[in-house]
Amino acid sequence: MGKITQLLTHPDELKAVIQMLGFRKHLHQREAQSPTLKRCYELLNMTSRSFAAVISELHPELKDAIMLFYLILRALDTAEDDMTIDPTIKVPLLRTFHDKLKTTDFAYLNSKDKDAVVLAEFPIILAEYHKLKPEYQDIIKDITDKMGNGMADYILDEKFNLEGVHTVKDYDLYCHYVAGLVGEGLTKLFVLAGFANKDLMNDDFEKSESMGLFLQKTNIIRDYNEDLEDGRSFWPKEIWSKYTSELPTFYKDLSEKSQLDGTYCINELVYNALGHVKDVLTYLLMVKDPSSFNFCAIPQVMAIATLALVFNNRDVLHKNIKIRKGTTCKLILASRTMPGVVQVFKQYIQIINHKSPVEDPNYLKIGIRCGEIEQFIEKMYPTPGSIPKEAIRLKQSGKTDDIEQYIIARKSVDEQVAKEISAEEFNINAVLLSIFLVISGSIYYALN
Ligand code: IN0
Repeated sequence: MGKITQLLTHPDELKAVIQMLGFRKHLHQREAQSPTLKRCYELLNMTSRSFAAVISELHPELKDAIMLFYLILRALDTAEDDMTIDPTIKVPLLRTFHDKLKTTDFAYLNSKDKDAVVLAEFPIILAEYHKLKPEYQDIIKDITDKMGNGMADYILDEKFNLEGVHTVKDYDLYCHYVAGLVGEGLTKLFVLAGFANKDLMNDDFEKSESMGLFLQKTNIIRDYNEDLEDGRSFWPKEIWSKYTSELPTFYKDLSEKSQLDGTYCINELVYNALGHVKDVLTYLLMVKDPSSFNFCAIPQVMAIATLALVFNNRDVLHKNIKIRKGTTCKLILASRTMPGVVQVFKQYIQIINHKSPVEDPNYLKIGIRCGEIEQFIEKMYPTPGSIPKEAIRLKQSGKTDDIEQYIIARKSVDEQVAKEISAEEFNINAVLLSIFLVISGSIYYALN
C-alpha cells in the first residue's frame, strides 16, 4: 500500500503527521553554534535522522553532552562493527577508546563502515567534548571505558563468535554492554543536571539497565533476518533451541511446522523483553524535565509498538518490518506526558495479549505477564470511574508506596504540558476544519 493511501486510511495518523509538520510547540529553541558544534550536529544527522531531531530538542543544559555521548558511542560501535578491521587492531582500539578522549587529534581513517565519517572526523567531536563540564566528560569517559572493554571481550570470545549468544543470562550481559551501560550514563547525566529523581541512582542502575535492554532486545528480535544475512545472530540459544536445532531453519525451511515454531520463538523472545516494562514505566515516571522525558519516552514507545508488530508475526523471519511513519508521528506526540505514554503501552500490551494464539506453548505465561503489566498501569493511572480497591485501602491507611509518591511528584509537570497540548490541538482542529470547509465548498460550487 502506498504511503498516501496508508495515511488516508488512518485519519488519526494523518492528523499526527500534519501536527508534527507545523503545529507542535518546540520545547527549546536552537542557540548559536560554533563551526565544530554545527559539524557535530551534521554528523548526528548523518548517522540517525529521527533520533537527531529528538536530541536537538533537549534542554540546553544537556543537549550537547547527550549529542556528544551519542556520537562517541556511535564511533565506538562503528569500530566494533567494521569487519574489515583486523582483530589485532580492533581489540586494543576498543580497549583504549576512552583514552582517546584525553587527546585532541585522534582519528581513524581506515574504516569502511557506513558511519566511518564519525571515526574520520573524531577530532571535531573531541573539540566539543572538551568544552563540556568536567563532570559530564567523566561520565561519558567512564561508560566508553566499560563498553569498549565489554565489546573487546566478546571479540575474543571464540564460543560467542562461532555459536552466538548461549544462555538468557549471556543475552542480558551482551545487552548490558551495548545498551544497559548507555542507560547508566544517561541516568548519571540526568541526575547531575537535576532533571531526574536521584533515587534512580540507588537501585544499582536496575531501572536504567531495563531502559537500554528493552530497546536492544526489541532491535534484536526485529533484526533476525538482517543479522542472519550478515552472518550473525543475537537470539539466545537457550530460547531458540526449544523450537529448532539450528537457528537459520526459520528462514530456510518454509514448511508450516517450521514457520509456526519460528513464530512461537519470536513470542517467547517478546515475552522475555516484556519483563522490562514495569521498570521502564517507573523510570520514565522519575524523569522530571519535560525535554528529557520526551527524549527517553520516544524510543520506548517505538519499542513497544515494534514488539506488538513483531509478536506472532512470521514475516520477521524473512524480511525487515517497521512501524508506519504515521504511527511514529502519533507515538512521538503521545510521548509528551506520562499519561500519554502509559496509554500507548496499555494499548500495545492489549494488542499483544489479543494476538497471542492458544496453541502457543507460551500462551499462559504471556497472558500472565500482560495481565501484570496492565494491573501495574491501572495502579499508576486508574481508569476514571474504576478506583482499584487496593488504592483506596492504601489511601485510607495513610500509607503510600514509592510509585505513588513519584506519580504525585509528576502530576504538575504533566498538567502544564497537557495545557500546551490542548492549545495546540485547538489550532490543528481549526486548520483541519478550514481545509474541510474549503474542499466541501469547492465541491458544492463545482456541482452547482
Ligand atoms: C540511545 C537510546 C536511548 C534514548 C533515551 C534514553 C535511553 C535510556 C537508556 C538506554 C538508551 C536510551 O535511544 C536510541 C534510539 C535510536 O537511536 N533510535 C533509532 C531508531 C531507528 O529508527 O533506528 C534512530 O536511529 O533514531 C538508541 O537506540 N540507542 C541509544 C544510543 C545512544 C544513546 Cl545516548 C541513547 C542505542 C541503544 C543500543 C539501544 C542503546
